[in-house]
Amino acid sequence: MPSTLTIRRPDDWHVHLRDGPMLAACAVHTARQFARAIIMPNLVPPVTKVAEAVAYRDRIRAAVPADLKFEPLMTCYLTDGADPAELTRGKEEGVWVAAKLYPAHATTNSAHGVTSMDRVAKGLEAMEKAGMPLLVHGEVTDPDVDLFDREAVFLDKVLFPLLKRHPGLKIVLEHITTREGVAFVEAHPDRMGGTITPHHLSYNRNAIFKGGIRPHFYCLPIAKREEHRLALRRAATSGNPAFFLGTDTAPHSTDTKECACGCAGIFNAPVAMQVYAQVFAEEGKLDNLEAFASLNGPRFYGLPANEERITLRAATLEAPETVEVPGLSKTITVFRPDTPVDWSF
Ligand code: OTD
Ligand code: ZN
Ligand code: ZN
Repeated sequence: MPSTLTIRRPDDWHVHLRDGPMLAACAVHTARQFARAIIMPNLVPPVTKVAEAVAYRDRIRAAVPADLKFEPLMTCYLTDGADPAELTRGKEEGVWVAAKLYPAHATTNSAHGVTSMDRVAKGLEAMEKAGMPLLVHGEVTDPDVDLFDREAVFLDKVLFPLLKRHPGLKIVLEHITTREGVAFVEAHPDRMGGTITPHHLSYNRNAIFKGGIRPHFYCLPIAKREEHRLALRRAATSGNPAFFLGTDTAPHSTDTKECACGCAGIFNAPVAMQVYAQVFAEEGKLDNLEAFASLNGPRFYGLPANEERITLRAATLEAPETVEVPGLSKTITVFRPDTPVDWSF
């Protein structure tokens, strides 16, 4: 095992940075690790207009310390009746990098999400023409479908028809959690990418209930059985250019997770590259970490890879247990797998 690993500076293709005090607390942690990040638009209210995205991008830039080089890449939150002109204009103006599809009520702040694909068809056609990728939260929301089956059902019921209906659209299946999701991306290599989080690589659903209910392991899509985690590990470490890094870091204050109806989302930004390195080392695939973290994403989005380099060290992870939220006397609990992490920044 090497004692250091130097790779091109990575990017994070799926990040929730929030706004206000939470943004002030979190932005630095993503910017320390990553050169660029795809910023999720599920604010309250959601980011649906070009002008809102420009203003949010300015707030993010202002929240990052001046000595860190960091580029926020903005996304449009698709709602029923999404305006094709707003999508096209934002892409032309260099604001939108992609648009995000949340099925209504699938996850945090998705109440304004899409209720039927017919209602976004015009917007998706505009995106096809503009060469703007669609990022999907791939879960059906039908309460009759078991929580653990919602990703697999989405692939058949929604994603496959969507690919056929919009043959020019490039799609990212975000935060894949199942072997069916892996297989789906592998089956459409010319049109699809898939992001994989550090947490879904490091534990299966048992961890959520080990010794009691553990809210800091709860996110959506929820972690699945071990066979699915193993499929994710194979995909992420394979070198297949369709799979790339997306942490889905999703901070909530500790009190809103440790309560009777705790929020979904895991704050992994301070430990993301360390956990990914641990997974690749365990799989004997450290040579493929650079492709997953720093090359495959830019290639999918048609952007240049970063020229700077980072070095990871084989040393026990040092990370705070919590991060303070300025002015709120609240903390955010930092993700920590149950298994050892022997990589450090
Ligand atoms: N939490 N999952 C997601 C978002 C959030 O808190 C969030 O914003 C998601 O799927 O993007 C989640 O558990
Ligand atoms: Zn999602
Ligand atoms: Zn997310």
